[in-house]
Amino acid sequence: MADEEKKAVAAKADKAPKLADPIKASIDPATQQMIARAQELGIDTVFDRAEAMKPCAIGATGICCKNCSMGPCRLPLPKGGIVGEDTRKGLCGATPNTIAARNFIRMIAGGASAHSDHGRSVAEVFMSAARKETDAYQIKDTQKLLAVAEALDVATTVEVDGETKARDMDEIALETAEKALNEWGKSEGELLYLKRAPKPRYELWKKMGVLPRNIDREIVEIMHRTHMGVDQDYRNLIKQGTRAALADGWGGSMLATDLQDIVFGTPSPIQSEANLGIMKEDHVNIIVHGHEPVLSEIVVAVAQSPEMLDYAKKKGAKGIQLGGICCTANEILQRHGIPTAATFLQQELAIITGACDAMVVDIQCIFQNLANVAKCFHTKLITTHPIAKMEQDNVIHIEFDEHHALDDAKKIVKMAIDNFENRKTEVMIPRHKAAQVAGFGVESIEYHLGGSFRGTFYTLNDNIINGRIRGVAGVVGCNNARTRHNEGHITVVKELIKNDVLVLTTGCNAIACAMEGLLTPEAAGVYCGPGLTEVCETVGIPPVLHLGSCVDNSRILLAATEVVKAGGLGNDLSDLPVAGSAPEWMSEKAISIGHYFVASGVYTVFGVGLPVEGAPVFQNYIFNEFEKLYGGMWDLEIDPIKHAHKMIAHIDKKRKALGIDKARERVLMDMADRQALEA
Ligand code: NFS
Repeated sequence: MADEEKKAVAAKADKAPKLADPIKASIDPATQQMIARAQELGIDTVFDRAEAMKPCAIGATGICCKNCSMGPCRLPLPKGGIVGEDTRKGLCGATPNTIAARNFIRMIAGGASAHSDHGRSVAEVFMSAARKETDAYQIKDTQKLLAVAEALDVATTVEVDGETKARDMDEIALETAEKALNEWGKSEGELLYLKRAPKPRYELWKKMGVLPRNIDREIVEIMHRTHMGVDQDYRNLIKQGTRAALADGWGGSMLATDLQDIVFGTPSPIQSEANLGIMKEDHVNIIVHGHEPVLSEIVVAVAQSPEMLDYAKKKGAKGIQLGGICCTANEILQRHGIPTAATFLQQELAIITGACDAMVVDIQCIFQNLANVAKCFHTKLITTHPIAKMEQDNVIHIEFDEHHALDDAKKIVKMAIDNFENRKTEVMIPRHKAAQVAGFGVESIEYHLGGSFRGTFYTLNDNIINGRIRGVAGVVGCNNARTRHNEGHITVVKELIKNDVLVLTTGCNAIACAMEGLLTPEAAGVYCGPGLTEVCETVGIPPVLHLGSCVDNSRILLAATEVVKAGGLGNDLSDLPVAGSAPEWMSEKAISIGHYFVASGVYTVFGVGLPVEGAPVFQNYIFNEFEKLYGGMWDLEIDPIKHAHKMIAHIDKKRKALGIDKARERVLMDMADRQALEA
């Protein structure tokens, strides 16, 4: 090659975007294989883009203000840190604390609105079902309806001639739907669900002045307060953040979960599989992705109908394989056992298998790049929600409406089947998949850990008190392309269960744990400490309990409340030996979740980084001062082993305060003695 030519090749190589190293990008073999496959085909994925574009260090630490057009004002920390007074300020004089607090609570507003708007859609479907306006949805779980009615102050009985009788179920449903919808915009009072929290917690919120009035209002007020020139005290700003986050956790999210349970059924433990290996080359593969189960529920029913199966066979397929991504996956998994295809970061890879005949998306966590990837294959990418469209012209929009749900779902499934014969590229589906048991919730934990009489949290409390279970951790949240896919999730969870901490999981952490085989009862004997192994093996549960999607984090709040009620572990959520974690968070929803956990009294650790590091005073306020105010606090730890140990240290601190630290030492000694004897 001539020198000139060599130079040209070298220059081109220099300009070629840097590609991700598959091994460094993920701990999951299926993901590694598919990243390599994408690179071989010349298709970029999020893993490559994360190599090519680094995040802005100022924005990532929370100190870039874009709230007016005199900026953006950037207030980087001086090299070597702050010595003496912190004199940084924006054009208007905004301090780093004000800017970071404003940005932080705007993230809460984004997250709370996503969960709550999802909840509102479900409430509207519930209303249609209560009014009997639709054939597609009915009231499936009347037990849950009665429980929700009670929490919303709807009478479930009537007095007839001095006798108390059960009220008509249709009437209860209608009034419950009205009361539920009212929670988004009522003009006075406070959210009705707040009183489901332990009494001391409710009283504390009242004293602190953070009881949410209605869901929408708290989000609007954040947008107002963070507008240029309004609230300029980080303490007052985060107070409103707290109110909006509580409106999410104990409002929008909790309503979403409850109303979904009423309309689609309350989950109970169910077996399935997870990872890209659930896709089948000889089947029509339909992947549903997003968050609202309103459409996917019907797609599940239609795809399993004999009519569609016959049609698929006529087109040369052996059947129809459904799979889920993100929280839609968690929703249809926990109610129908539909296998989970992928975590958030693997969404493009599902199409790159070449076997995805249709990907149906609704809202949240959907990459716009899916459209570009779909262009390289035969995959039909179908958007279904009026608020979530894509600009690329290969995307098909089939707007879903609960009033013609069945027709919409049929159209979508038929389109996928018709597309089966159009596959162009060689199909490559990774072999990897793992078994999982999902579908736990307040009701099933009660049942499984309920002791001989079933239906109480007493046995769980007893095992925490006697130390077999050291404590309980909620490990949740996303993947983030800035960290190795699934590594934080799996390392944190394994370290916790090794130390006898029972893990409750939701969202993409649950999917990661499923892919790793941690959601099986057999995992107990392999990964857990002696105490947790004993409990799991006795009752036959996995050491990591899958509680559903991210709105289902509200199940964790209610399970913790049941633990308080069962007695022996203090009077408030902040007394419990529990901790929260999101090792690979990325979305605004995660910030809202983190903050309602903190405000509910839970010590909560995030990985990756938090956009408060550039404002040390504000950071200290929510990391340390908050514990004095709410009994819960934020923390940040990137190293997953240290991350788990910070949680364990907090759990031990709470055990000590409850006076049950000695019990655990005894249990462990008993176990060691027994093992010595057996040897
Ligand atoms: Ni939660 Fe669900 Fe996953 Fe993160 Fe996205 S799917 S709502 S936001 S990425 S856990």
